[in-house]
This record gives sequence, C-alpha cells and structure tokens, in this order.
Amino acid sequence: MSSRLEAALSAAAVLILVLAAFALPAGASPAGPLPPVAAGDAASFALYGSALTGWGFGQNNTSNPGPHLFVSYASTVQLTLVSIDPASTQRNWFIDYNNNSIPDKGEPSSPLFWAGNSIVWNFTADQIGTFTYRCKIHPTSMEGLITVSAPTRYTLYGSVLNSPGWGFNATDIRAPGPTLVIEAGAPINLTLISADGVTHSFFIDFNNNSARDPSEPESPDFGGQGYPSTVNYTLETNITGTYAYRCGFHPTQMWGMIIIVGKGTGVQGGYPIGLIPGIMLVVIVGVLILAVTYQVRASRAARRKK
Ligand SMILES: [Cu+2]
Repeated sequence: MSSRLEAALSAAAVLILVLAAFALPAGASPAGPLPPVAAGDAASFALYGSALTGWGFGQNNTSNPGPHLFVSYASTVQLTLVSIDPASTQRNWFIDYNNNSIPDKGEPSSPLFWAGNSIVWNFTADQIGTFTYRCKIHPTSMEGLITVSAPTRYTLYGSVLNSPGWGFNATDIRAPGPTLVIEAGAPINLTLISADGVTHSFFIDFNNNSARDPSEPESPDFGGQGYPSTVNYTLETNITGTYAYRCGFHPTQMWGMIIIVGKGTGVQGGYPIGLIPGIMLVVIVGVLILAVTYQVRASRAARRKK
C-alpha cells in the first residue's frame, strides 16, 4: 500500500472515530425495544370479541375497529377476553407492533379463547406508541388501536452514602439508577427524595460532561441543611434521545439513564436512523468510495510505470 493511501486511510479512520465519539453520548437513539422500568399503573379491560362485529367493552356494543385502549408504558394490563360468537370458533388478542397482521416474537399475544371459555390474561405494555391490536384468526375483521404512553410521574430516592445512586424506593438505590422513559414536550412530575439527608439535585446531562450546564434542566436542591428533604419538580424538555441523568453534587456516583421519546412518534418497528448516525453513514461511505478510487488509480499508475 502506498504511504499516501495509508495516510488517507488513517486520516479517514481518525475522522470516523471523532465523529463516533461526538455522536454517541448525545442524541444516539437506542436500538430495539425499550429497557424494563419499574411497573407503573395497572389497567384492566373486559373485551368482547366477534368475528362478525369486532371488539367492544360490552357484548352489545362491539364494532370494527373496536374501542381505542389507552395504557401506560411498563404497566401491567389485564384483559378479560370473552367471545360472543358460536362455541366452536376460537379467538385471540395480540398487539401487532409491526403491523404485519400476525403475532411475532415479542408481541403480546393471548391464549385462544372461545364461547364458554373466557380468559383473564395479563401482559406488559413494553413499547411506546399507537399500535393495532387484532385477533390472529380474524386480523382485519377484529381490530382496534392501543396507545401506550410514557409515564408522566416518577418518584426517585437519591443517596451518596452507603450505596450511592438512585432508586424507585429507599431500599433499592444503585448506580446506574433505574432507566426513566419520558415523552418530549410533556410535563413530568418528579418527586425527589434525599434518602441519606445529604443535599442532592437532579439534572439531565445532555452533553455528558458530568457537570450541570445552564442549558440543562435541573431540579431545586433537596436534602441537607436548609433544603426540604423532598421536592416536587416538573421536568419538561423537547430534546429527544438517550442521556444520563445525574445529581448536580455527586454526578459520577449518582446517575442513571433517561430515554426521551418524541411525542406520538412511538417506536414501532424500531428506531429510524438518527440525524447524526445518518451523517456518519454518509461520511463513511464517501470515504470508502474515495479510498477505492484512489487505490484503483494508484494501481493503474503503477502498471503504466512497468
Ligand atoms: Cu447527590
């Protein structure tokens, strides 16, 4: 390999590394399903199903599409599923995250039920967004919408003594603390409690420099002398992505991750390529094309010399 090509390739590698380092801490979109968070609310619905008339909350008010269901992310949803058609025909209820009309791995899907065999079945709402629910046997004549929203309130206990970190309760404080999932542009009620009597604060470290910057949302101080041990803080941001949250006083000991999803965009079928990874992709492909062109020209020139 010629030394000029080597130099070009190492410059390209350095450029890619710099771009990667710049892109990853801030704004990188998480891939795949969201991580587990502590279960929040519970919701329960009785759904009556018919292959002829669709879904409904009662056996005399079914329709297709059926009723729009609203639940919270990470909540346990209990469905009582009742078939109102003749006994022989079987029904199922599933959330069609990728909208391909069949239950896939990772999509909540109930056991079969039929007239005389109603079931009570639980699932965890583990994707944020609005999706179609269906019967797998009658995917188009028995469907409806379900909206899974991010939580709008969290209670967080913070401590730097003993086991430093954050937790949803005083006996489970750790670092990293629990992953929070919130929706951009929505006010989030945070109840922040000092579990060790020391002064703490909560902020989102958008640029991941472990310091609270003026542009980063931060709660009032809580705990310690002169401060309330509990504060209620309304967090609101329009910035989406995955970031660290930290204590302003103990940023490296007390931290966790927060995922801020776009309003109403959901995460159906995974995340789109973000702006920064997209730019990186274009740069990488461009550099590869340049390197190949250079190599071809260099080898042609070498052949001509011979
Ligand atoms: Cu602290």
